[in-house]
Amino acid sequence: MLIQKPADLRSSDITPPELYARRREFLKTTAVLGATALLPPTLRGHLAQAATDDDLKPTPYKDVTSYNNFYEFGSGKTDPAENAGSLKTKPWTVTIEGHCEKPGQYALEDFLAPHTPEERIYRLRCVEAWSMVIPWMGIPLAKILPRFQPTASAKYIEFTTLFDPQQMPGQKTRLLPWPYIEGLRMDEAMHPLTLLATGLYGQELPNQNGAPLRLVAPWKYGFKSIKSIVKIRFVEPPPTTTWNREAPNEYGFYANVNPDVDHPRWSQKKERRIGEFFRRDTLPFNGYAEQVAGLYAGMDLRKNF
Ligand SMILES: Nc1nc2c(c(=O)[nH]1)N[C@H]1C(S)=C(S)[C@@H](COP(=O)(O)O)O[C@H]1N2
Ligand SMILES: [Mo]
Repeated sequence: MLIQKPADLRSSDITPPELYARRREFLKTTAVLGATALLPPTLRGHLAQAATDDDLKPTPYKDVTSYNNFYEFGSGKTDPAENAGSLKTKPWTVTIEGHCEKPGQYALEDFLAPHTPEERIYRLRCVEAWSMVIPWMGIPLAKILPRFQPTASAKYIEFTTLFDPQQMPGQKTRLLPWPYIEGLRMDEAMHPLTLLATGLYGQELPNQNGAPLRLVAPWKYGFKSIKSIVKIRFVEPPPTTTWNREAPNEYGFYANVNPDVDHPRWSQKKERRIGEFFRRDTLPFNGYAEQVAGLYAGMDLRKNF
């Protein structure tokens, strides 16, 4: 199996929030000083950096935790925050199956050990044309998967959400085929940007955001980032994923954020950052092209959407 070394992530992609705060202070101060052209080149560099950092200004905690998609608790954006209290996240077991040497059932603590969650700031771009910037706590999937010793046949990873209609009342409806399933190609799963999140804003993950364990694949549309994961399976052919199965012409397996490929029912060129008034241009790969475009070299991204 190919294990990628952590690539050079730009500091603007992974920066502790305090540092953002400081840079933003700096930006304000220098703005007061006036024309940036008068500043020495090093300071101008800092300012350019500060301007891009604004793209990663965290969305308020209240919005991150009250405007959600989690159909297991209803299809409305406020349903998950209102209904997800019925989900019991302790104890939690993660089952490892498929092409690997160490399948089994692992208590969440053992599954995550010995790693401690780190904080990372990522954009979450939802297919519905809204986006957020979230300071996630989590562990890169690439640090966890090798422990289960996937074999050469492990070409894709399939992730499954808990199925328990008592705890997840949406599963009593036919809103979606349950349980929710998502997947990644092995190299996507092993990319250093791919995170298994256990928290946000330095706190435990709220249930509505996918407690106790959810995927964050920041260059993909939000539906790839499956919540409340109970099973990880190493598979050979690409797994059948929930939204791809529901509407294959609307939701592809790759789901890489791509402003040039419209959803059949709407444009994907612009997005509204929650908390902002003006819409922003959507960036290829959600702004992470430098890091991930290479994974798709030679692929037709209109066909493999
Ligand atoms: N199990 C499960 N995971 C899920 C979903 C879901 O309905 N069920 N919705 C997805 C979609 S469409 C989006 S946009 C994101 C939303 O994540 P957030 O509520 O933390 O912003 O979760 C994704 N993960
Ligand atoms: Mo979404």
